[in-house]
This record gives sequence, C-alpha cells and structure tokens, in this order.
Amino acid sequence: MSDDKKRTFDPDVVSIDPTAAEMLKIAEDCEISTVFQRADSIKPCSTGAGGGCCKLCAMGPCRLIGKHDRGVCGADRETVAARNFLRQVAAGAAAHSDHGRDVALTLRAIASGEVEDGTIADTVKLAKVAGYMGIDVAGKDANTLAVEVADCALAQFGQQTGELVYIGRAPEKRQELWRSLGVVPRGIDREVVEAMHRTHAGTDQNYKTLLDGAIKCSLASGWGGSMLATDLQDILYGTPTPVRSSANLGVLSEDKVNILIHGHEPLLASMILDATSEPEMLELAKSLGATGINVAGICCTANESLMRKGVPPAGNMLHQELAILTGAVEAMVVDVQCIFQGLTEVADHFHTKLISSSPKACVGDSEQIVVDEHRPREAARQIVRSAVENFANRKEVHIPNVSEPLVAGFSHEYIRYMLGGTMRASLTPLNENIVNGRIRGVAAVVGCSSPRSVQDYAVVNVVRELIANNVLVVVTGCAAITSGKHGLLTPETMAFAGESLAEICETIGIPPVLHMGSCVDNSRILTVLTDMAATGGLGDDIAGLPAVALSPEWFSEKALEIATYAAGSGAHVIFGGVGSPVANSEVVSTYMIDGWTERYGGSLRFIKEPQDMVVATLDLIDNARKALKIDVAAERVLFDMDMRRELSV
Ligand code: MSK
Repeated sequence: MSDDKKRTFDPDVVSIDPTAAEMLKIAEDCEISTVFQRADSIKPCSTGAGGGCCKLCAMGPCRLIGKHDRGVCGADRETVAARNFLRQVAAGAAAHSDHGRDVALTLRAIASGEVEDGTIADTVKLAKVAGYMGIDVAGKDANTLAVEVADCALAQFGQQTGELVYIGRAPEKRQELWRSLGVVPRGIDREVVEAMHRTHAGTDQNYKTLLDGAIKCSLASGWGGSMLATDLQDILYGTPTPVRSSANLGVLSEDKVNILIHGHEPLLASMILDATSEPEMLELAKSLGATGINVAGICCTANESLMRKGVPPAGNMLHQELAILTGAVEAMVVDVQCIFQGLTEVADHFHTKLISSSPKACVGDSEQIVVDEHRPREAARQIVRSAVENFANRKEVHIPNVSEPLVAGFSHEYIRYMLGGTMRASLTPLNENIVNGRIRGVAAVVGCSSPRSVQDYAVVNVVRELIANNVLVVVTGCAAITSGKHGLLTPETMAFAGESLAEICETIGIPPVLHMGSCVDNSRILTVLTDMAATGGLGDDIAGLPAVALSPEWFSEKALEIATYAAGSGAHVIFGGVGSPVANSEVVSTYMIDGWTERYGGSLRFIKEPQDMVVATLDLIDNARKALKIDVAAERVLFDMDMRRELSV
C-alpha cells in the first residue's frame, strides 16, 4: 500500500458500524486492500456515472460533456443516458430472472425424483402457485403438481408471444394500463434480449421509447423471474414465518468451525446447514479441537437462510471482506451476484478457503466445488468436511464482540396471518389504520450497501426517521441486514416509532420495521401492494397508495431494475447515495419523475442526502393521502444532528 493511501484513508469515518473500523485497522496493519480503501483511492468517472459515456461501438467511446452534445453517430445526451440505463436494467433483470430459472430447474429435478434427499417443503404454497398459473390441482400428488408448476415457470422464460402469466396477479387497472401502453412482457428472455437489441448502435434512438423498454424489461423480472424465484423458493424451502436470530460479525464463533454462505441462492446453503448437524461432521470437528460447526451468512444467501432457518447474518455486502479479516472463517462459500473479486486477496492472507459453487461464477482463483444440481448434498458434505479440516490451520482470531438480536421472516402470507389469524387473514387492519391516520403510510427500504456512501448511515437514519413519523417500514436485501445490525428489527424498536405506529405494533406484537427477505424478494412487496389495493379504502391500483420505495445506499444494476419495475407498477421510488445514472441528461432525469408519473403513476428520482429522502417520502405519502381524501394533519419529525448522533451506534 502506498503512503498516499495510508494518509487519506480513515477507517473511523467510512462506516457507522464499529466492527468496520475495527476490521479495517487490522487490514491496514496487514497491508491488505479492501473495498473501502479501493473506493477511497479510485475516483469515479462522473461522465460515466451520470450516463454520459457511450461505448457501444468502435467509433467511440464518446463522452458527451461540455460542448459535445452528440456522439460520432449523432446520438444525443438523452439517447445515450436512456440507452445506458436500459442496458443496466436488462443486466439486473437477467440476474434476478436467471436465478428464478435455476430455482425452477431445481424444483423440477426434485419433483421428478432426480435429486437425492430432495423434498418439497410447502405444499400449500405449491397449490396456491398452481392456482396463479391456472393449473388444475385436483387429484394430483405434490410431485406431479410440482412438475407442472416448474414446467409452466420454465416456459415463461422462452415464451415468444402473449403475456407472462403472473401479469394477471397485478391489479386489473394496472394490467389494462400496461396493455394500453404496450409494455406487457411476453417472455422473460425475450424482453432481456430485445433490450440488448434495441440498445445496439443505430437501433432505438428515442429516449422515451428506450425508457418504455426499460419498464417492459424490468416488469419481466419483477412480475416474472423474481416473483417466480420467490414463489418457487417458498415451495422448496418453506414460506417464511417470524424467526429470531442476531446480526453482525459477533455471530462468528471463537470455538467453532465457521462457514460463511454468501451470494443469493439458498439450495446449497440449506444442504450445508443440514450437513453441519451430521454426527460424522460434528465428531470430526471435535477431534480437531472445535466445539461445533457454525454457519452464518453474508448478503442475500444470508437473508434467504435467515428467513427460513434463522441462520445469523454476519453482515451486508460491505462486510464480506471484513468477515474474513477476523481470521475465524474456515470457509466462505459463494454462489452468484455481489461477490467481490477482492475476496481472493483477503482470503490469501488467512487460512480461509474461498469456494465458488456456481458453474456460472468462478470468483478469482478460488477453489471451485461446482454443485451438481442433482447431487447437492454431496457437494455440501465435501464443503463442510473441507471447512472442518481447515480449523486446524486457524491462527490468530479477532472477532468483534458486536451483534444485535433481530426478528425476521415476514412473508406476505405471514403479514396477512398476523393481521387476521387463520380464519380472517387479510390486510384490512393495515388499510384501516392507514385510512384513520394511525399509520401515515408504508415505506420499503431496500437494496444494497455501497463504499461510495458511509456504510449503514443513510439506511439507519432513513428507517428511524420514517418510523418516528408513523410510517410502517418493510426492508429487504442488504438494507434488511443493515437494519438488523443496528437493532432495528426487534419489537423494542417501537420505542423510536411515532406514538400511533408504536401503539399498533404493540397491539399486534411486531416491530415497526419488518424484514421481508432478499433482493429477489422485493416481488413480495409487489404482492403486498396489490393486496392493499384489492383490500379496499385506498384506491384500486398500486399507483395512488401512500407507499414509497427507497434505496438509500444502492450500488447494483439489480437495484436499478427493481426501481424500474416498482415505478412501472405505480410506486414512487427514491434512490440515494451515489447520484443518478442518468444525470448527464436533465431531460431524461425529469422524464423519469414527471413523465413516468403521468404515464405510469410511479416515478424514480435520485436524492443524495438521507434527510432530503425522508422529506420527499413524507411529501409523496401526504400527497397520496390528500388525493385519497384521508389526509389528517400530521406533525413532521425530522432529526437534527444531535438526534442523529444519538441514533448512531
Ligand atoms: S445482495 S444487490 S448488495 S441488496 Fe442481494 Fe445486497 Fe444489493 Fe447485492
């Protein structure tokens, strides 16, 4: 590391999580590079960040800045910004949807008896999903039905004409709007391919049609690939119900073998978990001096395993390198998405085995134990054995004594159940309390953590200010883990909530911040919003609900795709942190707010500061309440610096 980098980088200011500074000081002492230090030393290109650089052909790259308003081909700022945005959305849609395809293939293999020990966990959900697909369930056993469901799901990817079957789950009014605007997705793969085609040099050159293309492509994921991934995972591994656990690096164990599961796919993780309780593995661990085997998670494999099995998350995306720096991780098993190549350098300094498990993602020069989907248990055993044997190579260990308790597992199904019990499961109490003003509105705080923002600061402050203003918050993805790390996912959090929201949480016995899953599970939020519209009292569409989605620390193309399908579904979306990927075109930026509001009833805006995000959220909620004629005067609570300091850990 150069002296320059040592001088500018300050571990104490890059995160509000104290474990980050603790680990980053170790990294500095050992001269190990991390994402935080690299972000400090690499200045982002502002032209590229704002969508002003076109590198689609060899006549460029063309940077549309200053007096250059057109590229060599004549493309203007609007076309270039919209085209870049559509490509980002297509990449995000491909990632989430390809995840969904793999789950469908796993379901089919298990239901066909091709997977050793493979079982279906939730036959009630299986029947429900079959119903969505128009499949007759009468007289069929679970495996026969599951094969039909999997085949229907798989057909959605290659479908060439017609409409995705899950489009029928959106409010009627929304479906009609999409049809009238020509944005109903036909097949998932087809929309991603068309997005790549229309952004090829010399194809679509109108920013408005390019952005309609982004909406259409994202809907193929939100109401297609992502929603299928969520549903089929529930069938395979169980629909989540509330579960207790804890979060942060303190969940790692000094005496046990630690295995970290990181990425997005729950199949191998669930098999690894099973293998860790096998007597043979436990005996091996004990023979090597460990008291047991501990599994913890990072990113969204963590969320998937937390929601269903209570596996504790060791951290969000920015904690992946920090976890290895503890010296206590025998194996980190990665699958797909959000995995840093920098992990290999950090792992090289410790005994940690970095194991890539997906055939489509080999991380750096990590060991590859590629999972044969027909024999995942075999791979899981191999990984657990390898981790246990590695315990003998452990040297100095430094685990921060920091973790917070949490409650996760609020699936859409459970939210309906907790509001009405088995006999009267529904969202009626939620809608009623929104109408009477006890709940001002609903906010989904979702998405990533980014080294371009102070880790966790924006998510924590946005969540706390929203609940203080009687806004019920749901969280997913890394924002959910952030909320857990900072103690926001317990019923005790109601102490920070506004009076009327706290009263409701106390009555029902829930936290004011509900963990709803991984980033692919944002589709659960679409289901809740549709259900709110169907329940009555708040209009008949997602557009117009007093609900806002926020991603205060986003970084990925998947996050942009989620934002786009939410906006196309009628929700207002606010992104924070790094700024707008279309900032180079004022016209496009404005169109995604005003033009999309007029066309879709939803919007996407980029607001840097957390407090400004909160103000904008409350304005959007209050405007929706006014339009619904349910507005009651509500005092606005905004935190000053002293209050913020108190909130920070
Ligand atoms: S892992 S996409 S950093 S939420 Fe789903 Fe977290 Fe964002 Fe990856």
